[in-house]
Amino acid sequence: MQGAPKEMVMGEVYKVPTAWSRDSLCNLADYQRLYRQSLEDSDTFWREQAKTLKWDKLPTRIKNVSFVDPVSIKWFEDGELNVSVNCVDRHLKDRADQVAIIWESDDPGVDRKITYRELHEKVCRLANVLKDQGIKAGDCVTIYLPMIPEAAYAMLACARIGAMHSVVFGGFSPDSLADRIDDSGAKLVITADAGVRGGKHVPLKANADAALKRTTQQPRLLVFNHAGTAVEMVSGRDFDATDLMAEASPFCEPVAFNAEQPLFILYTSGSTGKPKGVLHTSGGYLLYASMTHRYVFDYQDGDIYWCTADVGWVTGHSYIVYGPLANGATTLMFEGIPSYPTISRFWEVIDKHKVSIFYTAPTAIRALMQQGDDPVRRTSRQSLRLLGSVGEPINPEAWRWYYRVVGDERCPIVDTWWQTETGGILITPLPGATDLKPGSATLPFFGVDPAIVDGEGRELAGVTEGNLIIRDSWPGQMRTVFGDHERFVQTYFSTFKGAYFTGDGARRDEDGYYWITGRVDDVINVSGHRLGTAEIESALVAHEAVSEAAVVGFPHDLKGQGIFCYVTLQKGIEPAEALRKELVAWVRREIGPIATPDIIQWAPSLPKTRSGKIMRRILRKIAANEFDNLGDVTTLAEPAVVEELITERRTF
Ligand code: 6R9
Repeated sequence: MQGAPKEMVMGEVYKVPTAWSRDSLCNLADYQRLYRQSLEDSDTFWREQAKTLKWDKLPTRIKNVSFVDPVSIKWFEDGELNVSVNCVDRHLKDRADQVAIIWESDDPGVDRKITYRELHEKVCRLANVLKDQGIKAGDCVTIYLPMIPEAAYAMLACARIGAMHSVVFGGFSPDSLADRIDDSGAKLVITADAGVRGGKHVPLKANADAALKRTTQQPRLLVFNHAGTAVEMVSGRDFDATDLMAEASPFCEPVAFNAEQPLFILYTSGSTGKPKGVLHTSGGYLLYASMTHRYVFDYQDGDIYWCTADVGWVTGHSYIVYGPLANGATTLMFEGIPSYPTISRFWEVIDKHKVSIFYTAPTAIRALMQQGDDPVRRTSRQSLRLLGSVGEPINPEAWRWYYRVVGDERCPIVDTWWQTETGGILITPLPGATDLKPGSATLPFFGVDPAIVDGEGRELAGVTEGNLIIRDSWPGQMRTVFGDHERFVQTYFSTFKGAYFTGDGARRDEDGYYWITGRVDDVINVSGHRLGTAEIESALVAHEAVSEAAVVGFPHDLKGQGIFCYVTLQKGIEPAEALRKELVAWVRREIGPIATPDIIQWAPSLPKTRSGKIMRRILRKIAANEFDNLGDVTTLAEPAVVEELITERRTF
């Protein structure tokens, strides 16, 4: 198992403060009662919850799910709604002048506040532009934008007309973008001249141009001018998005869509092959995102809520855009990075905008913790009342620092475990209900039925450790892998019959609390970003000098896990420092900077079983410098290979 927090201090408990159990949306008694109902009388529970959305046609069929052949997941299937109406129009009556989005630019002197009224107008105009471009319900639009409000406008404009969006993280390379455009069959790409991060430009338009040189799909490009950099516009293919929005009508009549209308595709890495297009649909996803946002963050009127994720990841989808806006919240969107222009930037932004709820990733907390307490202490942070963590296991040391220094021992921390596939948070404390233990994601959310099983699928009771599965569906669950339902079934429903397999390992303690120990498959989690080892391996072997490669994660103080590559060179090619550098740059170019290898070790050959399978378990141990307990090595075809690799590993 990888990435497990080094220390799991079981005795350490932070009780729910009295004021929280009194004033929050949900105390322990509420949680226990509602949780029980959500499992025992699930239809009644979800029928009631569904009323928090605005439906054009209220659903009468609540849940229609099979986790065994043929796997099929449907929620609220006869209901009809429009997602953008739920996130925008329905708030106009009471909160048209309330700020919906606070945009904080990379430049600390620049920000923008967009009210719900303005958001409505922008979404309508952009939806009309999409229609003018021929986009229809069911079509796919790729969004390749920096962290600017236009990203939210674009997502909601697609939702308004029933088109799916596929947001591609701005840090992905042209090749990765091209793969995603082709797989989704995108008819249009929305991008900007450039993004700005830490004072540097990210050339998005140039990347999109490069991507379109190799796609089969030939979509048009809508380009926002954000950074003011010069771009080449291809006549007849590229259009200035701001100009078109200015000409478009400020009203777009919303249409009601079925609850199971696809809302978006989001590509995520798995243990094999290329990233898969995780498909989420409308009614169930929106209900689950908004409900978890409300309960987990105890969102109440007047809160200023900030999630530091990028909209290119699922956290940005559910907890910057859909969840908060469906709840009529004020959501902050930050373009920059935590260390620019100073390492106090996060805390300065909190003071500037009086942020009360702050949600970030352990990797950022660890990096900031390394800088000491002073950069935090010199800011006030008095507006904060709740902190959140997501993306990877948080080590107790980082948890305690977050609690003590950032939150001044005043703010509960919600450690939220979930996945791109789950659409929203599944295991988490509720701040008014759940006593906290540093490093534990604690207890399941309403409607979530987790279990721990051994390698044969036998359920393990009580205090135990094993593979984490979810026994029944929840409304935010992904519906399929876009274009490949068989892969969906294989990946998630074939390992343990009749249950959703998360790919994570977990421990359960004597209070029934879950402690996520990390991935049990060939996915690694680098700074909270998911990467498939197979993707990096195929990038490496695409280089002419490489004959074979095996990639594993290894413990990394800041990133959680780092990328360790064992590379076997082609016959006649000698290992060299220049080649090592070239391979690092090559992988960055093929996938993107988040996939930059940390260590490349030359491997004359790789340890394999007699049937030719690479023994990754052993490679992980060697990468982690754990040479003493390699486990069972009796199936190795050539034991000497392992000795060679260990000898080499000891040299650096
Ligand atoms: C939301 C998101 C999912 C994987 C997941 C797990 C890890 C996420 C975690 C956590 C421990 C937490 N993960 N949150 N592990 N504690 N609070 O991150 O989605 O990018 O799909 O990654 O991240 O391993 O399986 P995604």
